[in-house]
Amino acid sequence: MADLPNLELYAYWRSSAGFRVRVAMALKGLTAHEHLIDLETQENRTPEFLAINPAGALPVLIEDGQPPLTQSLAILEYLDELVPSPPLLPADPRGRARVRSLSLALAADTHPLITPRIRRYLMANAGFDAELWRDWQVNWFTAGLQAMERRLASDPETGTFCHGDSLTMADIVLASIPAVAKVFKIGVEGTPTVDRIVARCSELPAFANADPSKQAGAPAP
Ligand SMILES: N[C@@H](CCC(=O)N[C@@H](CS)C(=O)NCC(=O)O)C(=O)O
Repeated sequence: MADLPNLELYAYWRSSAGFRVRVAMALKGLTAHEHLIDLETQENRTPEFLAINPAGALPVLIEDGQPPLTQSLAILEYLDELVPSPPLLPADPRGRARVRSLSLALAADTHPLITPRIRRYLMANAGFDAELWRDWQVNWFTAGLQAMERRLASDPETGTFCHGDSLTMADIVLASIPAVAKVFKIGVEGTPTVDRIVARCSELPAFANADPSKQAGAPAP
């Protein structure tokens, strides 16, 4: 690619969806100027941020001052088309469907349940306290990762990575869930295939450098 795009990323240090975009950008050799949006102080609900993303959610990617791109999987696929190598999706349509399905199982069916907006709602309207919220988090992290384990372990298309022996978008999404579970000191048992793939990913600098603990705004260890 002749000219690298001028990218601005709106994210938060422990954002799982932001992790995905950071990994993809690193794999593609792209960098972005990062704007830290504090989810704890609800900076994502200010009029200024809602003008950027009316959903009040991170991440947001802005390229060369164009309208904002939202939704981490849409952003990953966009980056994949912008910089095709290394590919984040398989070359064959069936492989792409499998990788998108694995990615959505976590990004669409698991991750939204454990976001701050759900915590705030449950605490304000459903009598949740910190203990009940933690039980909720453990439940959904466990359900999501154990379902992924059953699927990956029983499918011959699983290899070194989620889809054969090449890294794909599914690995990025998979790794984004334990990366955030770790922040909340939540570990999920009984997921050896998931653990093996996530460990393999974390050997790669793109993943290691995207770890929440290494982002601006992360608490000191
Ligand atoms: N499906 C969206 C999820 C976006 C999302 O919920 N992001 C979280 C941070 S990981 C967020 O901004 N939450 C704000 C809130 O819950 O109030 C994506 O993949 O980008």
